[in-house]
Amino acid sequence: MLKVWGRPNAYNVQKVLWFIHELGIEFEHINIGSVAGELDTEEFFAINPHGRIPVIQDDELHVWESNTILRYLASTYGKELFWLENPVDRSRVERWMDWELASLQPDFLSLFWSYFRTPENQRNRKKIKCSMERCEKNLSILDVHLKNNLYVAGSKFSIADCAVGTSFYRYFNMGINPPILPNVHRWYQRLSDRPAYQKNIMVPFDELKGRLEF
Ligand SMILES: N[C@@H](CCC(=O)N[C@@H](CS)C(=O)NCC(=O)O)C(=O)O
Repeated sequence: MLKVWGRPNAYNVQKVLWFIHELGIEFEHINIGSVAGELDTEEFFAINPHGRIPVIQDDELHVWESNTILRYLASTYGKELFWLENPVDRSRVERWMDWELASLQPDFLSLFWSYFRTPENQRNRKKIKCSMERCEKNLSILDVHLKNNLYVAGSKFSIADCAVGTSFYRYFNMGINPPILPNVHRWYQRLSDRPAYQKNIMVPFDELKGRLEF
């Protein structure tokens, strides 16, 4: 049976758990991470040399890096619905996954850590403002794209929605009151209607407030 390592309140783990529930496959979940020492062991470094979560195991294979895991699962378990053999079509999915990793995620995590995860009396206003502006810029790019697309990669839900959509529940619910961008909001509403999004992403995250350690 497929195994997944990673605490369910970690952003990149949520991304993978969401997609596994979309696929409807059975898996064993090993809740690991955040507690000092848990990832920092010889056994864990043997399955992920970076000592980070998520990691999955499928038979003898271990896969790390959340977006690579999404691709692996889509091509192995979701061929009909989620894998595109045509490189042109696939590039429409993958460019947004790479954008998520290179731009959206660092900017969102910078805001999440500097605002939500930092105790109020230690917050750096300048850093928060700067991260907020970068997030808004990313969202405005996505908003223009979603004007003519129901989902991130076009008319159908794809792994690009999982990669890009994971941060939005926290972004809209961490208390920063971001501007409402109409196309992003309609798309977010579509994601929020999905049971797998509700189960894995739309979950309380208060335990992370003001907590600087993982
Ligand atoms: N680029 C990696 C990032 C992995 C990563 O930084 N994971 C965080 C959680 S989101 C982690 O391992 N944190 C240590 C911990 O939770 O103890 C991916 O997408 O999988």
